[in-house]
Amino acid sequence: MMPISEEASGKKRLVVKKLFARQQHEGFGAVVRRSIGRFELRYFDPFLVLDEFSVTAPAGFPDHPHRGFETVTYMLEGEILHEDCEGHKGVIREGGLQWMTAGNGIVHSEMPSSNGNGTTTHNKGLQLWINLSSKHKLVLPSYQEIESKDIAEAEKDGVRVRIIAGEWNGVKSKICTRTPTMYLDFTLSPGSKISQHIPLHWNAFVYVLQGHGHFGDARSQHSPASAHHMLILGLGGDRLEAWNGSDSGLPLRFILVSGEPIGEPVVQFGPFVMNTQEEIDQTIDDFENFTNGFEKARHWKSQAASDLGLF
Ligand code: FJE
Ligand code: FE
Repeated sequence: MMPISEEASGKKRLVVKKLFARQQHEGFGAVVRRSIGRFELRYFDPFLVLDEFSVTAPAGFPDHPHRGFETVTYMLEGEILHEDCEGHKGVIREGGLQWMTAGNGIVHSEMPSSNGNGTTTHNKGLQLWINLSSKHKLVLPSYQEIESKDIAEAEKDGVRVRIIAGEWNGVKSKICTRTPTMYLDFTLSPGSKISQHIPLHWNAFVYVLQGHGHFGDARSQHSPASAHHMLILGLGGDRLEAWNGSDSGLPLRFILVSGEPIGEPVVQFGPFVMNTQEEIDQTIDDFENFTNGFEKARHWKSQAASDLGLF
């Protein structure tokens, strides 16, 4: 007998929770709309935080540490300069992506690159924090960086997809994910729809960036949503239907992100995410004493934050 494969089950995922991401202040003069990671949605395994951020110089996220997870920064407008204590430095430009595995420890700054040059730019993007399983939490830090022109794209029937992680219609992203993740950026022209495969047992969400659409079941016009809304999809299905049925004539842009749940205990203290309180205590100790991965932070300060006179 043929088992019913994940692909063949064909059940729709419906929206089980909808949240509007309000603005809040974070870092130094930066504004974020946090959806995952706020009180009502503490952790959506394996996702720890989703921030839609906006920084206008002089502002940003000056020197701070991370341990135990990955940060994925995807620029929507403007650019961000990053510098870390190991000497890694660069600019994430509009449409570009940085997939950072903090692993056992990184101290870095993330600031608009225009700080100090007199011009005002709005720098906007998404930052997603993806948890790492216990066996990957203390790996050496690493980066995967892709410029906008090198991000895989596909287009079909009024649907444009940028493939940040995973694959779509046989087109693959070159990002390697330690925690299996699918991350797609969809733009649907008016009247167009998708029926997108999602692995059966993975958690999945939609975050709307622009326009207005229906999610979950196009025929019954389920779950309308517009910009800055987080839609948590229920389990028990292997595809998402989304439809730009708006009469405004505007495109609908959203990200669809899905990840394999890790299923381990999570103990978080700000930018440190481990499995137990003992490991968090050890991490604080390592950070304060510059040990076990934080060695290079002892004599390091970012150029960007120094230029702003933050030290
Ligand atoms: C952080 C506060 C913070 N969201 N989105 C506390 F603001 C941050 C932090 C960020 C961040 C950075 C960018 Cl580029 C985009 C963000 C929070 O840096 F890590 C802690 N612990
Ligand atoms: Fe950071």
